[in-house]
Amino acid sequence: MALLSFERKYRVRGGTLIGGDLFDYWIGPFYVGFFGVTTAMFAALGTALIFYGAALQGTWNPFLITINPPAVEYGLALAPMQEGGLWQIITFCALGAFGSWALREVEICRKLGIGYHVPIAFAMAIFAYFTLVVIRPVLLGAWAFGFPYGIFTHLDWVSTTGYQFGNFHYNPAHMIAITFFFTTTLALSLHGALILSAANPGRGEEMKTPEHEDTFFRDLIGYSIGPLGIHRLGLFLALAAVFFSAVCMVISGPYWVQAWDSWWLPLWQLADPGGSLPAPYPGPGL
Ligand code: 07D
Ligand code: 07D
Ligand code: U10
Repeated sequence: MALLSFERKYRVRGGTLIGGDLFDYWIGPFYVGFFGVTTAMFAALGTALIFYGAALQGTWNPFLITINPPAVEYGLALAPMQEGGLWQIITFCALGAFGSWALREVEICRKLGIGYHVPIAFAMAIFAYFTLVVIRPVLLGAWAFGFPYGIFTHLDWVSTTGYQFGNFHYNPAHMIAITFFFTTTLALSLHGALILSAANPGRGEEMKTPEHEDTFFRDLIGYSIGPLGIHRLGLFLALAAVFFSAVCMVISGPYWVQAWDSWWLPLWQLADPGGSLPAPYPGPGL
């Protein structure tokens, strides 16, 4: 069915989570819904407050605008507007907008009668953000541990937070997350390449079938995960990457306060009880 006639057929009322028919309509290509309105409201307020913060800061250079969290002295209390209160309200608006966006995705899934895979996947990104700006600061006892909302300043935060733990690459959950991120790009490039190789043949040539795709990998590595399986794997890899990212940060500080390389000491001593092996470069804190 052509896309435009399909849209006409499926664009009917129903499937909403809240408010019945209220806002159950489309504007141009966009489904509105109750959560479209809440998304728009949270996003508009949050963006306006970022502009307000920029005006107070006195810069319109997008790279330099920054909305900073409160100083550590405020702990988990509310701070005055210009001393981190803005960051607190913007964080609330961001969580409101991301949560509304996910629920709008759920309503669209319900209208279409498809699974909730996309909103569940987006929820993992929201969970990572929530970990950085709520869970970890709460566990550490101050909003000051959240990251600042600025293009350059959030990079500064990643760098300084990393170096607070020595060589952050020794964080085991960071290793697992990075491995999942790398595997995700490997899987996507293999999948994109395989589909194009079979489904987008040269002019005048016949399109090949999924059997060709399966056979390619059976010939190459002895096993094919299959046309559905590769999508399951891709979703799993990407979600696991983000999940272990959240883990790597929630343990940095609340659980482990030293340099991450010294976390490996017991393991290193177990492997080398006599201390005769040379320390790995630059040495796990030995
Ligand atoms: C391509 C979908 C489109 C989204 C885009 C981002 C804004 C911010 C706000 C000026 C893949 C739109 C950007 C709305 C404007 C103000 C106040 C998604 C695509 C194009 N980062 N980060 C970027 C965010 C964190 C890190 C770029 C957001 C953590 C590093 C962009 C968040 C850590 C690098 C950006 C967030 C971290 C970046 C490109 C939230 C660990 C880069 C993003 C809400 C995760 C890269 C200058 C991109 C860069 C970059 C946005 C969180 C690390 C500005 C919205 C605290 C190391 N981040 N980031 O393509 O060039 O995403 O930075 O959590 O090198 Mg970041
Ligand atoms: C938080 C983004 C959520 C986004 C949402 C949506 C909008 C709308 C609108 C476009 C989590 C926002 C949407 C705003 C836009 C329109 C219209 C995603 C989030 C909800 N690291 N490291 C990671 C690597 C080092 C450090 C994660 C690699 C150093 C710290 C990942 C390297 C040190 C933190 C990762 C490397 C260090 C991380 C990021 C290499 C610094 C984190 C992915 C090759 C000296 C962060 C939960 C992620 C983290 C994180 C990879 C190096 C420090 C695994 C590959 C050694 C402090 N690093 N890192 O989490 O785990 O995405 O966050 O060197 O906080 Mg690292
Ligand atoms: C995939 C796939 C597949 C496909 C695909 C795709 C994955 C099976 C079939 C999809 C992939 C692609 C298209 C590839 C490219 C995608 C990426 C690289 C990912 C990144 C994407 C982007 C960078 C684009 C981001 C764009 C966005 C988010 C759109 C921006 C939209 C808006 C600003 C509007 C949002 C709509 C909302 C909030 C709801 C409805 C609202 C409106 C229409 C307007 C305003 C609101 C109202 C009228 C309501 C009232 C509002 C009020 C009261 C608030 C006012 C308050 C004030 C204070 C002002 O696998 O293969 O192929 O294609």
